[in-house]
This record gives sequence, structure tokens and C-alpha cells, in this order.
Amino acid sequence: MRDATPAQTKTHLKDYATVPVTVTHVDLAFRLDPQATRVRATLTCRRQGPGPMVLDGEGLRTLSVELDGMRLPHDDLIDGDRMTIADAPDGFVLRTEVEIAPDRNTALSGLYMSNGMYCTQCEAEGFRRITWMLDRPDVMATYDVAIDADLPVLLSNGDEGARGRWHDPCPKPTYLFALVAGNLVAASDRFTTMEGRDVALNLWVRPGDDGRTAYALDALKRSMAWDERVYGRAYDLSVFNVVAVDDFNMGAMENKGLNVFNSRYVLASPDTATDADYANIERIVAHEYFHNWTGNRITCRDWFQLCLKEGLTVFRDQSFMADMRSEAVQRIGDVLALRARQFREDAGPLAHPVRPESFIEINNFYTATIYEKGAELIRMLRSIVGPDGYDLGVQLYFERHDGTAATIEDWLHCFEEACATDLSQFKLWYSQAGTPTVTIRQDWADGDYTLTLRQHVPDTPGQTGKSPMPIPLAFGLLGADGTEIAATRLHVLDVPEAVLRFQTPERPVLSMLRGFSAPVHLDIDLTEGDRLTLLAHDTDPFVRWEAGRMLAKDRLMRMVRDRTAPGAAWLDAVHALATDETTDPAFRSLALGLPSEDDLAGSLHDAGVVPDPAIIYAAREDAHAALARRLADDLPRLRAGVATPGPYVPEAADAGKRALAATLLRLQTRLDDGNAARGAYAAADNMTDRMAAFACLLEAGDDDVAAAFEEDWKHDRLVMDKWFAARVSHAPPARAVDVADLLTRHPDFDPSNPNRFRAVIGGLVGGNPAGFHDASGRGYDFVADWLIQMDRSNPQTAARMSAAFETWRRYDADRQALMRAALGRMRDRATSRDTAEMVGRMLE
Ligand code: B3K
Ligand code: ZN
Repeated sequence: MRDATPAQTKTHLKDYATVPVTVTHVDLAFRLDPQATRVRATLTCRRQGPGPMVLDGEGLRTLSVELDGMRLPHDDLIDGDRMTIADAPDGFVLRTEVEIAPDRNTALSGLYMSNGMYCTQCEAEGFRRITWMLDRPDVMATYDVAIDADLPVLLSNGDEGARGRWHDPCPKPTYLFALVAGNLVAASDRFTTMEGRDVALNLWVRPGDDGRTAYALDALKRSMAWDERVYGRAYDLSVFNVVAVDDFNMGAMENKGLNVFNSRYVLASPDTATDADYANIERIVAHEYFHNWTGNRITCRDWFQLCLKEGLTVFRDQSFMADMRSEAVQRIGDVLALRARQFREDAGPLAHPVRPESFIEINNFYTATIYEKGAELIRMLRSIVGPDGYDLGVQLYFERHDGTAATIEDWLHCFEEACATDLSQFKLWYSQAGTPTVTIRQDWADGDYTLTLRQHVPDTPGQTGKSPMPIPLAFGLLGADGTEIAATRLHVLDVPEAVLRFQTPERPVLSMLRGFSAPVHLDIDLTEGDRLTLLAHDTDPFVRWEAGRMLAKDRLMRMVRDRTAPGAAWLDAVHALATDETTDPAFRSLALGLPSEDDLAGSLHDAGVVPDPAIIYAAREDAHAALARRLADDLPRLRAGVATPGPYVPEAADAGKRALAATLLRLQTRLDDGNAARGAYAAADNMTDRMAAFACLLEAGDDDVAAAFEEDWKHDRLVMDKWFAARVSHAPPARAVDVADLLTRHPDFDPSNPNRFRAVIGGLVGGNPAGFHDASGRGYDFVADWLIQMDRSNPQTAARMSAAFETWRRYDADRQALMRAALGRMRDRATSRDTAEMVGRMLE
């Protein structure tokens, strides 16, 4: 039965029009109360063209509306979520008073409560849940905010005057507004900008969490220094506040001068956070800080331009991380994430261009395509115009568009002008969805080496017959003995087919797509011998890793198809790399990692084989077991070689050693039933090592360890999120749904907390694919039931997680029918337009 039919109205890029009346200053007075918060908004308005002023408001109890001091009959002006002021004068003041109930706001959008603390999330369209306003990014205003509440800490954007009185001099759109009020304590530091501004840095946390702030504060200072050094951009207010909140729909939010973070991406101590947590904190702190220039000072004209701030800011955070840690390891990690999320998205019903042309619910477009592919576009642009050209273009962008709401065209024009180049073909990357395939065929005869390069951009929902795009291909050539005979060069493939010719006395080994220079699939005629040469010798770490990964993938695909054994050549090559103690441990750990189950399912599907998740799981198990046996004699020595004695330091070098140690321990566990892991668990003096051993023990079927871990950490919500997720991810697939179901009955399972919900439901979908895809369909039903329930309280989180079903077309007829049935149920029971749009697109 349909409970309600959420409105499915589309917004189109082509319909963009500026507002006839804009708002230049916003004065907000809050009287906070959980059930009845009063918000008085005084908007300074100015006409800039003909037409009525149409304000946005959602779920507000409107108490009064006044125009230049004259009371208006607000019931007559309001129609659902809109209020229309028909005959507004040229300049006027609009004052409204509304009442809202933050403690009933379970959507975590607008003003809501988390553990007694008031908090806001306005991007993309949450401000309208606080008060009437032109809730769109091209309306930029200065703000004065007064907060009245009986709470020790009252924060908003900008600089504080009297207590709870904030002034933000930088014009900003509504989505960057923030308010926080609660019982919080600050860890503080200072930073002096290159312009000589003394900035107070405060990281606000709940009392008790103050011992976990040092790393984020340090990452913030390093981000500020990096943006000055690399982009010449300094911070512009006298205070930078960051708040940690437990209930948050995403990672963090870049509100001007008042960043709000999901506490898992800001709080860390060696005892409670893993190396991966530290790296995420460093990256996300940097990302939100970098938004101050790329997003806040220059914002987006409309939400179709979202990649203008997100793609660029992701590219900036990736570059920062490459500088802070290992460039090679960072790049391989970026590519792994891109392929796992964005290539998957691009290959299914949710595929969309980096700049979409329409949407129903904008929150559904905070996707891997906008973020990660958006970042790849910036990276390609930089390689096409070169690093100096990139600097010129980006500086022109900052100068020309500072203080405005800009478009992709504005961005590209800066590069066309600064680099005297034509980017009209490059712009196709923004409008054509789908991952291109580049096919490479080699020919060598009598010293003539010919490379034939072809590109194909696949059809995607609503888009067929695409044009060739400029694809920057970085490549080099090796001799048969592995020495480099041609250093890296760049060819921009901008036609359907091109032929390159070289003179080489012997048939070379092609090292293609160095540094993963373009977000494409490569169909390349390398032999197993070529791949072994690249894995052993290439100068480009990405290609080296990729060669190993392709070998592993070929092997695993054969194991799945033909039920064969892993094969000695591959095992020998991995053995050689794993035991080469001169190679960076982080790289060795990555090279030992097998392609994920989901990656294999996608590749099998592309190769015309219907993937069976249970068989994929079994093949990976067999491959791991074979690797363990091949390395059996070396494991104890290799583990000892990457020990990190002394106190835990969250730095890349040690993290790389711990990552390799964890990979080796996992192999060891297959040989000794968990003996070594039990020792490692008992000896662990940090959460990275403890979680690594815990995962091994769960996989070895040691049930006692789960209870022991819980007993030790039940007081700590962030650590318990790991416990919930690990128990589901590392359960045997046949039991995974039962384990997840049991965990949803645990007294500490609170579905209203997105982190906890994602730990269990997301732990099944992402962490235990063979369990989720159980042939009975129980996994699909379990997830669909929870998403239907979640949709009623928190549509954004439910809609985002519904992408669990986006790959349904890959599978066999039975699984397809079961997944479609689950989606159909979600469509019929969806109460939000968020989830209705997502399942509708998946079923189209
Ligand atoms: N800009 C926010 C994301 C907002 C998501 C709204 N549904 C975080 C970020 O990208 O930095
Ligand atoms: Zn961002």
C-alpha cells in the first residue's frame, strides 16, 4: 500500500534564472527551546528585476510576517513550502517569526538536537527548515545572529561580539549558515596567516572527548599552511571554530568559520582510532578547510554546479594528502575508491554526468561522480594545461570570482584565457556520463612499434551516441629486462582512433596510464609476461600496482569461471614482491590486497559472465589460502620486519608497516587458526593493531573475542561502531544476515544515529557482499525493511544507502527478481522524495 506519493518534480539546469528580489543582509534572533524554538528573521531585500519574491520554508509554524513594519496576512501569502510577496518595492525589510521543534527533527537537516546539543545542517536545502528565506546558493548575504539559550556555548558563523552575538562580514549563501549551542569544551590553538592575521582555532567537543582533539587541530594548522604555500590562499576571519557532533548524516560540513564534523572524522586517540581514521581525519579536516576558498568565498551559482566546489576541493585534499604522506599510496587509494564507488555508479542506473542537467532531490547528487570523478576532471585539466598553466588559471579564478556564485563555464574560461587554449571539447567531460573505455593494441615488427588507441564512451540512462573526449594518456616504455627505454610522455587522445609510431630495436613493454592519468577503463593487450615485468620493474608506482592487480584479477576470474587453482606464476610474483623488504611496506600491503568481491562481480559482468557472489567469495578465500601457503615460511620474519616498537605514532611510515603487518596476520590466521592473531590481540597497544587482530579472530570463528571486545569498549560509541561493523563484515556469509539482525536487537543499536545504522546495515551491504547477496534474498529483504523504516525518520541517509541495490542488473534472474522486489517494496512505501527518486531511477 502506498502511504503517500512524494512529489517528484524535476528541477532543470536550463531553467536557471536569477531572483528578481535578492537579500543582502540577514539578521537572525534565536530563542532556543527543544520543542518550540522561536526564530525571528529580518531580511534586507533589494529588487534586481521584475517579478514576485518567492521564499522557501518547510515545516515552519509561521507566527508573523511584516514588510517595512507593516503586518501582512501570512496565511494568504503561504502556499505549502512557498511564500510569495507579490508587489515588493525596490528596497525593503521583510521580517518573519516562526516556531520550530529541533528535538523532533530526526532528518538531521535544518536545526536539530544531538545529545542535548543544538546543531544545524543547511546544505543543500536545510535552511528553509529554520526560517523563510531565498534558500539558494546564488543569494549571498552578510549575517548577524543572536542566540539566546541557557547553555554555556553559543556559536554561529563569523566573529563573536557579545556572548551569543555573531557577525559574519563575508557574504554567504544560506547553505553555509550554522548554529551550535550546547555544553561543549574547546581545545584551542592559534595560527598566524601569511597576511599576518592572528586566528584563534577552537575544536569544540563534549566534555570527556577533549583528549582526542590534538590530531585534528594539527591537521587544521597544516592545511592552513599548505593552502597558503600551494594555492596562495589565506584564512580571512579571526576565529575558526570546529564542532564535533555524534549524529550527522555525512562526514563534515564547511560552514563559514564554523565547520561541523561527524565526531568519527575529528576525534582520535591511539587507543580508539585506527590509522585509517587518522588519515580520514587529516583529509576531511583539510577538505572542509579548503572549502573556505573553493566553495565559500567562491560558491556555486546553482546546485548543478556542485562539482565546481566539490570536485575541486577533493582534488585539493588529494594533493594535500599526497604531500603529507606518500604520493604513490595516496594515488592508489584514490583510484581504488574511484573504481569502487564511481565506476560502479557510472555502470548502473544511477549514472549521471559530473554536471547533471536535472534532479528531483539535490541531496541525491552528493555522489562519487560529482566528488571523485569531479576531482579527476581537475587532475586531467592540470595535466593538459600543465602545472604552470593550472596555477595561472586557478589564480585568475580566485581573483575574478572571489565573493561570487560561479559556474563551470566561469571556471573553464579562466583556463582558456590564462593558458590561451580552447576547452570546449574538454567540457564534454562535464556533460557526458559513463566511464570511457580506451582500447590499446600494439604492433611491433622490425623495429617499428605501433600503438593504436581507440576510445568509446558508453551509453548511460538518457544519454546515447556520445562524442569523443580529450583523454590524457601518460605512458612510458620498458625494455624486456625492465629498464625504461622511454620516459613518461603525455598523449591526449581526442579523436575516436589514433595511431602512434616509435622506433624500438626490440618489442617494448608498454607502461600505460601512468599515475592513472584519466578515469577510464583500459582494454590493453598486455601479456602475463608484460604484467610481470611491469610489476617487478616499472618506475611508475601506480602502473606497478595495477599490473599486480590485473594479474590477480585475471587469476581470480579464471578461478571463478573454471574453478581452477590460483597458478604458480602469480603466486611467485606476489611472493617476490611481498618478500622484497626494500619496497615500501604500504605499497607491499596494497599489492597483496586482492580485488574486492564487488570489483570482481563488476568485471565478470563486463566480461559477459553472470557473477555468483558465493562463488566469488569462495574463489577469494581459495586465493588467500594459496597465498598464505606460498608465504608460510616467510610470514613470521616478514611480520617481525614491519614491527613498530615504541609508542604509536599516526604517521604514514608507521601506518604503512601496520597495514602490511595486518595483511600478513590475516594470511597467517589461515594457517594457524588464529593463534598469532590471539597473541596480537592481547599485545595490541593501539586500535589499529587491535582491530586488525579482531577481524582475523572473527574470521577464524573465535566467538569469545566479540564479547571481550564489547566488555572493554562498551562505554565508547566510536569504538563500538567499529565493533558493530566488524561483526557483520567478518561474519561467515551464510550467517551474516542473522548476525546483522541480532545486532539490530542489541541494546546499543540506535538507528537514529547514522553512524550506528551505517555500521550494521552498511556493514552488511558493503562489508559482506556474499551475505547481502545470499541466494535466499534474506539480505535484500533485511536491508529494504530497514531502509523503509529509516526513510520515515531520516530520508537522506535512507536514500543514500538505497544505492546498495544499484547493481541488480548484474546478477542472475533469481537474484534480479529478488532485488527488484525489494526495490519495488521500497518504492511503494517510500515517504520521502529522496528515496522515491533513488528507487525510481534504479527501477527505470
Ligand atoms: N558540503 C558538504 C556535503 C553536504 C551534503 C549535503 N547533503 C560536505 C563536503 O563536501 O565537504
Ligand atoms: Zn566538500
